[in-house]
Amino acid sequence: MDLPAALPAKTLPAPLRWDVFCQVIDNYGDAGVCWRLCATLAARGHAVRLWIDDSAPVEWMAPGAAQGQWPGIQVLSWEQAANPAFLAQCPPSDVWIEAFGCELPPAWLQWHASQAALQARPPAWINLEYLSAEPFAMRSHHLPSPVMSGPARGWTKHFFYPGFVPQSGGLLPSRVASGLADWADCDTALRAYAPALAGQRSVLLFSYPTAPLAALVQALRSQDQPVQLLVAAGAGQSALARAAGLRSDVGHADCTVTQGALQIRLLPFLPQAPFDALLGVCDLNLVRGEDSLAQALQAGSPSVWQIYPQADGAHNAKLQAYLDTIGASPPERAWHIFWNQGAHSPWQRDLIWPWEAGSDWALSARTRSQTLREHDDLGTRLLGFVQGLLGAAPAP
Ligand code: TRH
Repeated sequence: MDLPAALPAKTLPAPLRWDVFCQVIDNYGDAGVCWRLCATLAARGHAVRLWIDDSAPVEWMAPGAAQGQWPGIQVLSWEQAANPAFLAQCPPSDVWIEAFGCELPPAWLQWHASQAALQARPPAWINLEYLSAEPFAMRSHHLPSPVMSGPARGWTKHFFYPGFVPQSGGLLPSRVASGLADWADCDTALRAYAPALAGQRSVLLFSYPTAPLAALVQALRSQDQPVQLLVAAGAGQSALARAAGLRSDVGHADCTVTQGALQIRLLPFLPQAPFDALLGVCDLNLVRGEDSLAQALQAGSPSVWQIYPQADGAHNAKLQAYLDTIGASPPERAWHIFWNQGAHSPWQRDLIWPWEAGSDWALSARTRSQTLREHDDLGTRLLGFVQGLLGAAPAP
Protein backbone atom coordinates (compact mmCIF):
# COMPACT_ATOMS: atom_id res chain seq x y z
CA MET A 1 0.00 0.00 0.00
CA ASP A 2 1.33 3.47 -0.88
CA LEU A 3 1.90 5.80 2.05
CA PRO A 4 0.24 9.20 1.70
CA ALA A 5 2.66 11.96 0.72
CA ALA A 6 3.69 14.22 3.59
CA LEU A 7 1.71 17.44 3.75
CA PRO A 8 3.76 20.42 2.56
CA ALA A 9 4.43 22.84 5.40
CA LYS A 10 2.42 25.57 3.65
CA THR A 11 -0.84 23.66 4.04
CA LEU A 12 -0.68 24.36 7.76
CA PRO A 13 -2.92 27.34 8.50
CA ALA A 14 -0.08 29.50 9.84
CA PRO A 15 -1.19 33.07 10.61
CA LEU A 16 -0.31 35.40 7.76
CA ARG A 17 0.17 39.16 7.53
CA TRP A 18 -2.27 40.88 5.17
CA ASP A 19 -2.50 44.34 3.60
CA VAL A 20 -6.02 45.23 2.44
CA PHE A 21 -6.42 48.33 0.24
CA CYS A 22 -9.72 50.16 -0.02
CA GLN A 23 -10.69 53.29 -1.92
CA VAL A 24 -14.19 54.49 -1.09
CA ILE A 25 -15.77 55.33 -4.45
CA ASP A 26 -19.39 55.68 -3.46
CA ASN A 27 -21.83 54.53 -0.77
CA TYR A 28 -20.72 52.11 1.96
CA GLY A 29 -20.10 48.84 0.13
CA ASP A 30 -16.37 49.33 -0.50
CA ALA A 31 -15.66 50.00 3.16
CA GLY A 32 -18.24 47.39 4.26
CA VAL A 33 -16.69 44.55 2.27
CA CYS A 34 -13.12 45.47 3.21
CA TRP A 35 -13.94 45.79 6.87
CA ARG A 36 -15.81 42.49 6.86
CA LEU A 37 -12.85 40.78 5.20
CA CYS A 38 -10.43 42.24 7.75
CA ALA A 39 -12.65 41.14 10.65
CA THR A 40 -12.95 37.63 9.19
CA LEU A 41 -9.20 37.27 8.79
CA ALA A 42 -8.38 38.74 12.19
CA ALA A 43 -10.88 36.37 13.84
CA ARG A 44 -8.85 33.50 12.35
CA GLY A 45 -5.69 34.80 13.97
CA HIS A 46 -4.18 36.71 11.04
CA ALA A 47 -2.63 40.18 11.30
CA VAL A 48 -4.35 42.68 9.02
CA ARG A 49 -3.62 46.25 7.97
CA LEU A 50 -6.51 48.11 6.32
CA TRP A 51 -5.31 51.04 4.19
CA ILE A 52 -8.33 53.18 3.43
CA ASP A 53 -8.68 56.62 1.84
CA ASP A 54 -11.81 57.52 3.85
CA SER A 55 -12.22 55.91 7.24
CA ALA A 56 -15.51 57.70 8.06
CA PRO A 57 -17.73 54.64 7.36
CA VAL A 58 -15.40 52.43 9.43
CA GLU A 59 -16.03 54.77 12.38
CA TRP A 60 -19.67 53.64 12.59
CA MET A 61 -19.32 50.12 11.15
CA ALA A 62 -16.65 49.20 13.66
CA PRO A 63 -16.48 51.73 16.50
CA GLY A 64 -12.98 51.91 17.94
CA ALA A 65 -11.30 50.21 14.98
CA ALA A 66 -9.69 53.38 13.64
CA GLN A 67 -8.34 53.96 17.17
CA GLY A 68 -6.64 50.56 17.19
CA GLN A 69 -9.14 48.85 19.49
CA TRP A 70 -9.78 45.78 17.29
CA PRO A 71 -7.43 42.87 17.98
CA GLY A 72 -5.41 41.97 14.91
CA ILE A 73 -6.47 44.95 12.78
CA GLN A 74 -4.70 48.24 12.14
CA VAL A 75 -6.62 50.94 10.24
CA LEU A 76 -4.23 53.16 8.30
CA SER A 77 -4.58 55.99 5.82
CA TRP A 78 -3.87 55.94 2.11
CA GLU A 79 -1.24 58.64 2.66
CA GLN A 80 0.64 56.37 5.04
CA ALA A 81 0.76 53.70 2.33
CA ALA A 82 2.56 56.20 0.12
CA ASN A 83 5.06 57.33 2.76
CA PRO A 84 8.39 55.45 2.51
CA ALA A 85 9.46 56.57 6.00
CA PHE A 86 6.30 55.04 7.45
CA LEU A 87 6.59 51.89 5.33
CA ALA A 88 10.10 51.31 6.57
CA GLN A 89 8.64 50.65 10.06
CA CYS A 90 6.00 48.20 8.80
CA PRO A 91 6.89 44.51 8.65
CA PRO A 92 6.32 43.26 5.08
CA SER A 93 3.20 41.20 4.56
CA ASP A 94 2.43 37.88 2.85
CA VAL A 95 -0.71 39.01 1.03
CA TRP A 96 -1.86 42.19 -0.70
CA ILE A 97 -5.58 42.60 -1.37
CA GLU A 98 -6.49 45.24 -3.91
CA ALA A 99 -10.25 45.66 -3.42
CA PHE A 100 -12.36 46.31 -6.52
CA GLY A 101 -9.44 47.11 -8.78
CA CYS A 102 -8.18 50.06 -6.72
CA GLU A 103 -4.62 50.72 -7.83
CA LEU A 104 -1.96 50.51 -5.13
CA PRO A 105 -0.12 53.79 -4.49
CA PRO A 106 2.96 54.01 -6.78
CA ALA A 107 5.16 54.85 -3.78
CA TRP A 108 4.01 51.62 -2.10
CA LEU A 109 5.03 49.58 -5.13
CA GLN A 110 8.30 51.46 -5.48
CA TRP A 111 9.27 50.87 -1.87
CA HIS A 112 8.32 47.19 -1.77
CA ALA A 113 9.87 46.32 -5.13
CA SER A 114 13.18 47.67 -3.82
CA GLN A 115 13.23 45.22 -0.88
CA ALA A 116 15.47 42.22 -1.52
CA ALA A 117 13.31 39.81 0.53
CA LEU A 118 10.24 40.65 -1.54
CA GLN A 119 12.16 40.38 -4.79
CA ALA A 120 12.95 36.79 -3.83
CA ARG A 121 9.40 36.02 -2.70
CA PRO A 122 6.76 38.52 -3.82
CA PRO A 123 3.50 38.67 -1.86
CA ALA A 124 0.37 36.85 -2.99
CA TRP A 125 -1.31 39.80 -4.74
CA ILE A 126 -5.08 39.50 -5.07
CA ASN A 127 -7.50 41.65 -7.00
CA LEU A 128 -10.74 41.16 -5.04
CA GLU A 129 -13.67 41.82 -7.37
CA TYR A 130 -17.38 42.57 -6.99
CA LEU A 131 -19.83 39.81 -6.14
CA SER A 132 -21.50 38.55 -9.29
CA ALA A 133 -23.29 35.43 -10.52
CA GLU A 134 -22.51 36.23 -14.15
CA PRO A 135 -20.56 33.64 -16.19
CA PHE A 136 -17.62 36.01 -16.77
CA ALA A 137 -16.98 36.07 -13.01
CA MET A 138 -16.59 32.28 -12.88
CA ARG A 139 -14.36 32.32 -15.98
CA SER A 140 -12.11 34.98 -14.46
CA HIS A 141 -11.96 33.63 -10.90
CA HIS A 142 -8.32 32.79 -9.94
CA LEU A 143 -6.95 33.98 -13.31
CA PRO A 144 -3.43 35.44 -13.17
CA SER A 145 -2.76 38.97 -14.35
CA PRO A 146 0.98 39.53 -14.87
CA VAL A 147 2.21 43.03 -14.04
CA MET A 148 3.81 44.29 -17.26
CA SER A 149 5.17 47.66 -16.21
CA GLY A 150 6.18 49.80 -13.25
CA PRO A 151 8.28 48.87 -10.22
CA ALA A 152 6.48 45.52 -9.70
CA ARG A 153 7.00 44.40 -13.30
CA GLY A 154 7.30 40.62 -13.43
CA TRP A 155 5.10 40.04 -10.37
CA THR A 156 1.62 38.57 -10.78
CA LYS A 157 -1.79 39.56 -9.46
CA HIS A 158 -4.66 37.06 -9.33
CA PHE A 159 -8.37 37.76 -9.69
CA PHE A 160 -10.67 36.58 -6.94
CA TYR A 161 -14.43 36.69 -7.56
CA PRO A 162 -16.89 36.26 -4.70
CA GLY A 163 -19.95 34.25 -5.71
CA PHE A 164 -22.89 32.10 -4.72
CA VAL A 165 -21.70 28.70 -5.96
CA PRO A 166 -18.97 26.30 -4.77
CA GLN A 167 -16.69 27.04 -7.78
CA SER A 168 -16.65 30.78 -6.93
CA GLY A 169 -14.84 32.73 -4.22
CA GLY A 170 -17.87 32.39 -1.91
CA LEU A 171 -19.51 34.94 0.36
CA LEU A 172 -18.06 36.91 3.22
CA PRO A 173 -19.53 35.38 6.35
CA SER A 174 -22.13 37.10 8.45
CA ARG A 175 -20.44 38.45 11.58
CA VAL A 176 -23.29 37.13 13.68
CA ALA A 177 -24.17 33.83 12.02
CA SER A 178 -20.54 32.73 11.99
CA GLY A 179 -19.99 33.64 15.61
CA LEU A 180 -17.52 36.43 14.76
CA ALA A 181 -19.51 39.03 16.65
CA ASP A 182 -20.33 39.26 20.30
CA TRP A 183 -24.01 38.35 20.48
CA ALA A 184 -24.48 40.37 23.67
CA ASP A 185 -23.50 43.57 21.77
CA CYS A 186 -25.91 42.74 18.98
CA ASP A 187 -28.68 41.94 21.41
CA THR A 188 -28.25 45.29 23.14
CA ALA A 189 -28.49 47.08 19.80
CA LEU A 190 -31.51 45.05 18.75
CA ARG A 191 -33.29 45.88 21.99
CA ALA A 192 -32.55 49.56 21.42
CA TYR A 193 -33.51 49.80 17.76
CA ALA A 194 -35.99 47.04 17.24
CA PRO A 195 -37.59 46.75 20.69
CA ALA A 196 -40.98 45.29 19.79
CA LEU A 197 -40.19 43.00 16.91
CA ALA A 198 -41.18 39.75 18.64
CA GLY A 199 -44.53 38.61 17.32
CA GLN A 200 -44.82 41.57 14.96
CA ARG A 201 -44.29 41.67 11.24
CA SER A 202 -41.20 43.57 10.29
CA VAL A 203 -39.48 44.84 7.17
CA LEU A 204 -35.92 46.16 7.05
CA LEU A 205 -35.44 48.82 4.40
CA PHE A 206 -31.92 49.66 3.20
CA SER A 207 -32.44 51.23 -0.20
CA TYR A 208 -31.26 53.79 -2.70
CA PRO A 209 -33.57 56.83 -3.02
CA THR A 210 -34.76 55.47 -6.39
CA ALA A 211 -36.75 52.58 -4.88
CA PRO A 212 -40.58 52.76 -5.22
CA LEU A 213 -40.95 53.95 -1.65
CA ALA A 214 -44.34 55.66 -1.98
CA ALA A 215 -45.91 52.44 -3.28
CA LEU A 216 -44.24 50.45 -0.49
CA VAL A 217 -45.51 52.80 2.22
CA GLN A 218 -49.01 52.74 0.78
CA ALA A 219 -49.08 48.93 0.68
CA LEU A 220 -47.79 48.61 4.24
CA ARG A 221 -50.23 51.16 5.67
CA SER A 222 -53.15 49.05 4.50
CA GLN A 223 -51.98 45.74 5.99
CA ASP A 224 -54.48 43.93 8.23
CA GLN A 225 -51.97 43.69 11.09
CA PRO A 226 -49.29 46.09 12.38
CA VAL A 227 -45.99 46.05 10.48
CA GLN A 228 -42.74 47.66 11.57
CA LEU A 229 -40.64 49.26 8.87
CA LEU A 230 -37.07 49.66 10.12
CA VAL A 231 -35.37 52.16 7.86
CA ALA A 232 -31.57 52.06 7.67
CA ALA A 233 -29.66 55.32 7.69
CA GLY A 234 -28.52 57.06 4.54
CA ALA A 235 -30.01 58.67 1.44
CA GLY A 236 -32.72 56.00 1.20
CA GLN A 237 -33.94 57.01 4.65
CA SER A 238 -34.39 60.65 3.65
CA ALA A 239 -36.27 59.54 0.53
CA LEU A 240 -38.51 57.26 2.64
CA ALA A 241 -39.24 60.14 5.03
CA ARG A 242 -40.34 62.26 2.06
CA ALA A 243 -42.38 59.43 0.53
CA ALA A 244 -44.19 58.87 3.84
CA GLY A 245 -44.83 62.60 4.25
CA LEU A 246 -42.96 62.77 7.55
CA ARG A 247 -42.62 66.26 8.92
CA SER A 248 -39.06 67.47 8.66
CA ASP A 249 -38.78 67.64 12.46
CA VAL A 250 -39.42 63.90 12.75
CA GLY A 251 -37.51 63.03 9.61
CA HIS A 252 -34.33 62.29 11.50
CA ALA A 253 -32.73 59.09 12.70
CA ASP A 254 -33.97 57.14 15.71
CA CYS A 255 -37.66 57.99 15.94
CA THR A 256 -40.92 56.08 15.35
CA VAL A 257 -44.04 57.26 13.50
CA THR A 258 -47.32 55.33 13.10
CA GLN A 259 -49.45 55.57 9.94
CA GLY A 260 -52.33 53.07 9.79
CA ALA A 261 -50.90 49.57 10.22
CA LEU A 262 -47.44 50.90 9.51
CA GLN A 263 -44.91 51.84 12.18
CA ILE A 264 -41.92 53.58 10.69
CA ARG A 265 -38.70 53.53 12.69
CA LEU A 266 -35.77 55.53 11.35
CA LEU A 267 -32.49 53.99 12.44
CA PRO A 268 -29.11 55.63 13.01
CA PHE A 269 -26.03 54.11 11.37
CA LEU A 270 -25.47 50.81 13.20
CA PRO A 271 -22.20 48.93 13.66
CA GLN A 272 -21.92 46.10 11.15
CA ALA A 273 -22.58 43.25 13.58
CA PRO A 274 -25.95 44.51 14.87
CA PHE A 275 -26.83 45.46 11.30
CA ASP A 276 -26.26 41.81 10.34
CA ALA A 277 -28.27 40.72 13.37
CA LEU A 278 -31.20 42.88 12.27
CA LEU A 279 -31.24 41.10 8.91
CA GLY A 280 -31.68 37.87 10.83
CA VAL A 281 -34.74 38.97 12.79
CA CYS A 282 -36.84 40.80 10.18
CA ASP A 283 -39.49 39.02 8.09
CA LEU A 284 -38.44 40.76 4.88
CA ASN A 285 -35.16 42.48 4.05
CA LEU A 286 -35.19 45.04 1.26
CA VAL A 287 -31.46 45.45 0.74
CA ARG A 288 -29.14 47.18 -1.69
CA GLY A 289 -25.52 46.67 -2.75
CA GLU A 290 -23.64 43.38 -2.79
CA ASP A 291 -22.61 43.27 0.84
CA SER A 292 -26.06 43.68 2.38
CA LEU A 293 -27.41 41.22 -0.18
CA ALA A 294 -24.82 38.58 0.75
CA GLN A 295 -25.63 39.05 4.41
CA ALA A 296 -29.39 38.99 3.90
CA LEU A 297 -29.12 35.72 1.97
CA GLN A 298 -27.11 34.11 4.74
CA ALA A 299 -29.42 35.51 7.42
CA GLY A 300 -32.17 33.31 5.99
CA SER A 301 -35.13 35.71 5.85
CA PRO A 302 -36.81 36.59 2.54
CA SER A 303 -34.91 39.35 0.77
CA VAL A 304 -35.20 41.59 -2.26
CA TRP A 305 -32.13 43.16 -3.84
CA GLN A 306 -32.14 46.70 -5.16
CA ILE A 307 -29.14 46.47 -7.46
CA TYR A 308 -26.90 49.51 -7.91
CA PRO A 309 -28.04 50.95 -11.27
CA GLN A 310 -25.36 51.50 -13.92
CA ALA A 311 -25.70 54.00 -16.75
CA ASP A 312 -25.14 51.36 -19.45
CA GLY A 313 -27.82 49.04 -18.02
CA ALA A 314 -25.24 46.33 -17.19
CA HIS A 315 -26.98 45.80 -13.84
CA ASN A 316 -29.96 44.14 -15.56
CA ALA A 317 -27.92 41.13 -16.70
CA LYS A 318 -26.28 40.97 -13.28
CA LEU A 319 -29.66 40.88 -11.55
CA GLN A 320 -30.98 38.19 -13.90
CA ALA A 321 -27.88 36.05 -13.35
CA TYR A 322 -28.36 36.37 -9.60
CA LEU A 323 -32.05 35.39 -9.74
CA ASP A 324 -31.29 32.41 -11.97
CA THR A 325 -28.44 31.25 -9.75
CA ILE A 326 -30.44 31.29 -6.53
CA GLY A 327 -33.42 29.68 -8.30
CA ALA A 328 -35.77 32.57 -7.51
CA SER A 329 -39.47 31.69 -7.50
CA PRO A 330 -42.02 33.67 -9.58
CA PRO A 331 -43.13 35.75 -6.52
CA GLU A 332 -39.50 36.64 -5.78
CA ARG A 333 -38.93 37.63 -9.41
CA ALA A 334 -42.08 39.78 -9.36
CA TRP A 335 -40.78 41.60 -6.28
CA HIS A 336 -37.37 42.18 -7.89
CA ILE A 337 -39.00 43.64 -11.01
CA PHE A 338 -41.19 45.96 -8.94
CA TRP A 339 -38.34 47.02 -6.68
CA ASN A 340 -35.82 47.75 -9.44
CA GLN A 341 -37.99 49.75 -11.84
CA GLY A 342 -37.55 53.16 -10.28
CA ALA A 343 -39.30 55.43 -7.82
CA HIS A 344 -42.61 55.40 -9.75
CA SER A 345 -42.83 51.64 -10.20
CA PRO A 346 -46.48 50.83 -9.34
CA TRP A 347 -47.53 48.25 -6.76
CA GLN A 348 -48.54 45.06 -8.58
CA ARG A 349 -51.47 42.87 -7.61
CA ASP A 350 -49.34 39.72 -7.86
CA LEU A 351 -46.87 40.91 -5.20
CA ILE A 352 -47.19 38.82 -2.08
CA TRP A 353 -45.75 39.33 1.39
CA PRO A 354 -43.70 36.53 2.92
CA TRP A 355 -46.13 36.28 5.85
CA GLU A 356 -49.18 35.72 3.64
CA ALA A 357 -50.95 32.38 3.98
CA GLY A 358 -49.70 29.91 1.40
CA SER A 359 -46.40 31.71 0.78
CA ASP A 360 -43.36 29.43 0.93
CA TRP A 361 -40.93 32.33 0.57
CA ALA A 362 -39.74 32.19 4.19
CA LEU A 363 -39.08 28.46 3.96
CA SER A 364 -37.14 28.71 0.69
CA ALA A 365 -35.06 31.61 2.08
CA ARG A 366 -34.13 29.46 5.09
CA THR A 367 -33.22 26.50 2.91
CA ARG A 368 -31.11 28.71 0.63
CA SER A 369 -29.26 30.16 3.57
CA GLN A 370 -28.52 26.70 4.97
CA THR A 371 -27.10 25.59 1.63
CA LEU A 372 -24.91 28.69 1.36
CA ARG A 373 -23.62 28.26 4.87
CA GLU A 374 -22.76 24.61 4.31
CA HIS A 375 -20.19 25.77 1.74
CA ASP A 376 -16.85 27.31 2.65
CA ASP A 377 -17.07 31.06 3.11
CA LEU A 378 -14.95 33.59 1.25
CA GLY A 379 -12.38 33.76 4.04
CA THR A 380 -11.70 30.02 3.89
CA ARG A 381 -11.57 29.94 0.09
CA LEU A 382 -9.32 32.99 -0.12
CA LEU A 383 -6.99 31.57 2.50
CA GLY A 384 -6.73 28.27 0.64
CA PHE A 385 -5.97 30.05 -2.62
CA VAL A 386 -3.38 32.34 -1.04
CA GLN A 387 -1.67 29.47 0.73
CA GLY A 388 -1.41 27.70 -2.61
CA LEU A 389 0.20 30.78 -4.17
CA LEU A 390 2.63 31.25 -1.30
CA GLY A 391 3.44 27.56 -1.19
CA ALA A 392 4.23 27.65 -4.90
CA ALA A 393 6.52 30.67 -4.49
CA PRO A 394 10.19 30.06 -3.70
CA ALA A 395 10.91 30.28 0.03
CA PRO A 396 12.72 33.43 1.14
O1 TRH B 1 -23.72 51.05 0.35
P1 TRH B 1 -24.00 50.14 -0.76
O2 TRH B 1 -25.05 50.59 -1.67
O3 TRH B 1 -22.69 49.88 -1.58
C1 TRH B 1 -22.74 49.75 -3.00
C2 TRH B 1 -22.14 48.43 -3.38
O4 TRH B 1 -20.91 48.21 -2.79
C3 TRH B 1 -22.00 48.39 -4.88
O5 TRH B 1 -21.29 47.26 -5.25
C4 TRH B 1 -21.24 49.55 -5.38
O6 TRH B 1 -21.14 49.44 -6.74
C5 TRH B 1 -21.97 50.78 -4.97
O7 TRH B 1 -22.10 50.83 -3.56
C6 TRH B 1 -21.22 52.01 -5.43
O8 TRH B 1 -24.48 48.72 -0.22
P2 TRH B 1 -23.75 47.46 0.43
O9 TRH B 1 -22.83 46.82 -0.55
O10 TRH B 1 -24.81 46.62 0.95
O11 TRH B 1 -22.88 48.03 1.62
C7 TRH B 1 -23.42 48.58 2.78
C8 TRH B 1 -22.51 48.30 3.96
O12 TRH B 1 -22.86 49.14 5.04
C9 TRH B 1 -22.62 46.87 4.45
O13 TRH B 1 -21.34 46.41 4.85
C10 TRH B 1 -23.51 46.99 5.67
C11 TRH B 1 -23.08 48.34 6.20
N1 TRH B 1 -24.04 49.02 7.08
C12 TRH B 1 -23.87 48.89 8.44
O14 TRH B 1 -22.96 48.20 8.90
N2 TRH B 1 -24.72 49.59 9.27
C13 TRH B 1 -25.73 50.37 8.80
O15 TRH B 1 -26.47 50.97 9.62
C14 TRH B 1 -25.89 50.47 7.38
C15 TRH B 1 -27.00 51.33 6.83
C16 TRH B 1 -25.04 49.79 6.55
